Amino acid sequence: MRPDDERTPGPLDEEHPVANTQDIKYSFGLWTVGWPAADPFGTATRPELDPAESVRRLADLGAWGFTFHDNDVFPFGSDDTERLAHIDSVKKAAADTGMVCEMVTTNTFTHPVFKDGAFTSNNRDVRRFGLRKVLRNVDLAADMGASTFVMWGGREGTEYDNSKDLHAAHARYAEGIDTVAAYIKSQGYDLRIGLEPKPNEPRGDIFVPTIGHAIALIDTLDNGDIVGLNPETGHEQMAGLNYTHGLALALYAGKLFHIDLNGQHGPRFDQDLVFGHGDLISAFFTVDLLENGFPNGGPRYEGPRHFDYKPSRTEHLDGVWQSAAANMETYSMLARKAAEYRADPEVQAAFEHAGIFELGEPTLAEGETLESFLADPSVEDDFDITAAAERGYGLVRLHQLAVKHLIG
Ligand SMILES: [Mn+2]
Repeated sequence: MRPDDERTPGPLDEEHPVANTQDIKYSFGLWTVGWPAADPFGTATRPELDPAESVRRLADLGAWGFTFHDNDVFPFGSDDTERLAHIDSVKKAAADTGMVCEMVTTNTFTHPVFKDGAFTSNNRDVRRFGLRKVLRNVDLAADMGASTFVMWGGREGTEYDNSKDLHAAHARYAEGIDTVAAYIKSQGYDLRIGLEPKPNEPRGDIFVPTIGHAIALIDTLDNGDIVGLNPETGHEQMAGLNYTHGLALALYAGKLFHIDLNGQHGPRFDQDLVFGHGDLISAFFTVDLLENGFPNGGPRYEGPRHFDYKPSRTEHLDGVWQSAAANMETYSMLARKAAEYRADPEVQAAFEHAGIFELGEPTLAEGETLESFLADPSVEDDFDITAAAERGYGLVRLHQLAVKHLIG
């Protein structure tokens, strides 16, 4: 939030004072509003935007921060003079508005040199060039004061399974990520890497397609302590997966470093809709987790609420800013609904009935040995299997309570 900004409360604020949504730190990629809407079937429908102007417009809409790829701000191949001029223009906009540059990421997908990947290209010279481009951008991220460095390997993948030695490809991917992490440490930068999984598009199959794959790869790194996740709503849903479950696993693993919120209608092309404009009830539970945490406590996500969406191709410039505002408005409305849902005594009673709090109790008692567990008659002999099998959990009613809070 801009330091001197008295943001106008949303229309629901006085009516529903439960959640203080004015303090939510909203952030946008400059490539989101800046997308001129060219797609594989049609040319751009909107003009290019000046990234510095986008920072100012997003600030006016009430955003707190912004993020960018190197080539959102300066063209591929810029010399140092040109590069610095473009960066200074964005820095000035940030200084004028108080907008925080919280994350920087690298474009290793647009230029044809990266058509077979950057860190996993079969061409070693391309891999070395890609690594150099990323390391230069790590310096920029630190210079901008960002705390997260996202890596989305959009071209790291194949169309055909015989295109690569798949073991070597994963080894080269891990090597590249580890080298970037080692560089961050060697420079003493206060940066953490967020890997962004995606199952496909633009490649037929992208390496590290889901949150779970990323956690497994990170586990093999020497410098994996500063490598985590930047999961995107739509990317998980493209894989038919549950985004909120993925966030939960990343939190459990201590790896939820950043988030990309948007909307998607299930497995199909990457839609990048406004947050909540895809699977709304899934968005409700995402917000409920982010704002209210797990019912039994546990790790929380404290980073910015970052949107990685695309204003639809049908929209012109007024629609760009309307859609940007829609992300924040939808999130804020869901945050208020989720706060009321959690505070509702009926919901808490339904949680209790469903055993939600019981799941917070470890299965083995404190200090219980395996030996005493195996000898415990209550586990098998005295356990009333019939009664347990006949227990109703009331989960449909609990879910209906959520639906009532969402649309009631
Ligand atoms: Mn996407």
